[in-house]
Amino acid sequence: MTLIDHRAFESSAGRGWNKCGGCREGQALPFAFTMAFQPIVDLTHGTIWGYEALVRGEAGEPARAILDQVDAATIYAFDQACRIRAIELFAALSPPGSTAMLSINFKPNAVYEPAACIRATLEAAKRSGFDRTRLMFEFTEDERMQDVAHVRRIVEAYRSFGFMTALDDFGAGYAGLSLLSDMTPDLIKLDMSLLRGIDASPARQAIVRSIVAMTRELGVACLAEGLETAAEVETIRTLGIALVQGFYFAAPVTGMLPPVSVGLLADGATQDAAG
Ligand SMILES: [Ca+2]
Repeated sequence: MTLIDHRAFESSAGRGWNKCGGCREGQALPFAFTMAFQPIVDLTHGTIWGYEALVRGEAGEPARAILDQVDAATIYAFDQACRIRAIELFAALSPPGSTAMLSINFKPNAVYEPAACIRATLEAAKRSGFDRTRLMFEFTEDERMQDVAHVRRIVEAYRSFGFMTALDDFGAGYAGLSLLSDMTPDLIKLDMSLLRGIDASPARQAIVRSIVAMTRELGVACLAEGLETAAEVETIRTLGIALVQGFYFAAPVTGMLPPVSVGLLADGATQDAAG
């Protein structure tokens, strides 16, 4: 069972595609896009742990301008193209010997059969000389996620391929406890809506403290995203979260892997553990 009605998709395309034909590898998309990269910082070691790849227009348009052009006829091809573009760009921009992780967002709705749908991704990694164990995939729950078993199959398959998995947007909207208990990803990304102004909010601190305790018990790591101020970062650090991301460290940038100001990182650490 898929999350999108694949049969309707096939008949609307009118080409009798087989069940894995949706991605149409190599199919040209009717719009152009690129990827920006935003650092994920490890506060404990004072290093850049990895980068999240984020969709952008080629002229710098925001993600929404691109995502609004994705429809049922292009969702599979777009998902494939995003992975491939992210890996190729990241491999080209990474310094030699880099070990930084690359985190890619994916839509469970755009994966029909995990093993088949990942083939182009693995080929792109191989072509680029990119170690697949440096890949992390972030998935999120949306209003159409009704088939939890499908998502679990994807997460388990990705783990078997050596990828890390992350539950994105945790604490916002739909992404929450039931998915965490069903999936047990490697880490959860705490949504910025839980973290904004956390330094001045005892309620937010209490919630995040209990999430940290819960995820420790589950063996799941926490990443705090969307951090914008030194006070937020310091509070997050005090609460025991090591992985952080947000404009405070660096905005997403195209055409380069943006650095993080050395002053923000631990004493004596190099700016980029990858480099
Ligand atoms: Ca994400």
